[in-house]
Amino acid sequence: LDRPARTAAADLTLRRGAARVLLDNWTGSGTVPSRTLYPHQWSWDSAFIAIGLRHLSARRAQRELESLLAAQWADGRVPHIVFNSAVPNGAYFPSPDFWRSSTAGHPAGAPASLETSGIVQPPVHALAAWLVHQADPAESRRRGFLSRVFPHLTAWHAYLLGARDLGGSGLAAIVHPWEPGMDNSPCWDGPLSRISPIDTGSFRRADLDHGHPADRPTDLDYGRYVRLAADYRDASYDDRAARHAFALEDPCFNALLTVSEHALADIAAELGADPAPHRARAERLTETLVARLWDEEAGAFLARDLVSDELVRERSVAGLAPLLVPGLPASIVDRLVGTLDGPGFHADATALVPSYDLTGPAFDRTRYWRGPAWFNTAWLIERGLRTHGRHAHADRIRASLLETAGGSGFAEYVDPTTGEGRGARSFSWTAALTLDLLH
Ligand code: 9WN
Repeated sequence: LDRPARTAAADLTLRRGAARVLLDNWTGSGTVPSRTLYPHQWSWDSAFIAIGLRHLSARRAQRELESLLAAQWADGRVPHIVFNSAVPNGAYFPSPDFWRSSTAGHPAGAPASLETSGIVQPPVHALAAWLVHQADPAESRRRGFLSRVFPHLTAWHAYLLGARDLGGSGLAAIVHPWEPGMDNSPCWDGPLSRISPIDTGSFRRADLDHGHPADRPTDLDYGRYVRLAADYRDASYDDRAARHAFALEDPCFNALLTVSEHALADIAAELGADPAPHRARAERLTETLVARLWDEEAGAFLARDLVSDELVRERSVAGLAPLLVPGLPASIVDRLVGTLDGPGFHADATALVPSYDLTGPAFDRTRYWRGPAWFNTAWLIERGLRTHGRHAHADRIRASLLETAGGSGFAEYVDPTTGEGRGARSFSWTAALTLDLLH
């Protein structure tokens, strides 16, 4: 990892390459994660993309978030996919005819004028909105950006801490493996084993048109993903009526909610509103996160399975992401940094953090969220380390992220044992977060 410092010329080339990806993936109102594999707008992708896009065009970054929030449901949920009606149905599965959001006539109140999925993704949006505002406060005030997005963001958090507090603990629950954004993480293997898969012959996986089968979730995973999504849809996406055979409190999801609640406090203060309720909620979330999900023996936060009410004893990068939370007890910060440096998460080939414990029984260096290192989680850990003053460690991750992003053609993820790119290329959040770290 002792590599020569980057030159200004290398930074310029990298900045141009990253900007090119974001320009190519812009559709006019938002950005697709990938032109091939993911040809629609994704929720947490858009938040990460806006964080990078703000350095190219603050206005475009605002529009990225606004177009996503325009698809918000009446109950406050922000859907994980907003479909582009110009893209053919077969280009991505599950498509609008599976989710049936606009026609279901259900109590959750999906918009009638566009098509979305019915599940959610991690709440990075308020953090992104605050960072986008900070990139150009004058332009943001001129367009009334924060005052327009603030009610959407508060309704979004109210949904998560209301209808989605399935454990009654004060944390938000995920009800589908697509919701934490880490689809086939080994953390879900146990809870998913209880779900009977839908026959894989009954649908067609469009992801395999572009992705290598060894890099993607298995057919058995997909059979279960489809079963869970269909059951939720058939319960009209009503969290009270749905049985939720899969329900967990995920540490990364809730850490992002906590940090976003702090961002809501900052936004409220900027708008002349009272930040105190948001600050208090962020502090409550921090305490609950520690009380419910911290595991001293693992040296990491663990997901809690709400069906069995037990912690899932698998360590993943999601359990290190709470480093982002500013009010974390110092002893926990020390322990998390130790885990990052230990054999489970320190890879020699790259400082990007593997998605799953290198020494864990399910580790797979190529299969998606079962080992590969991702750029969004590296960005979160980098930011978390800086939050707690660990700048030298953060510098190592930053340098590795910049080098690997450019060298891999802005890959979706990398093999942590070799540093080699895998999955899609010209991947938007890889480019966006590269731009952010170059500033
Ligand atoms: C399902 C778009 C999304 C990311 C997720 C990533 C992957 C989708 C898929 O792609 O999930 O939502 O089809 O595999 O796991 O984090 O938001 O980039």
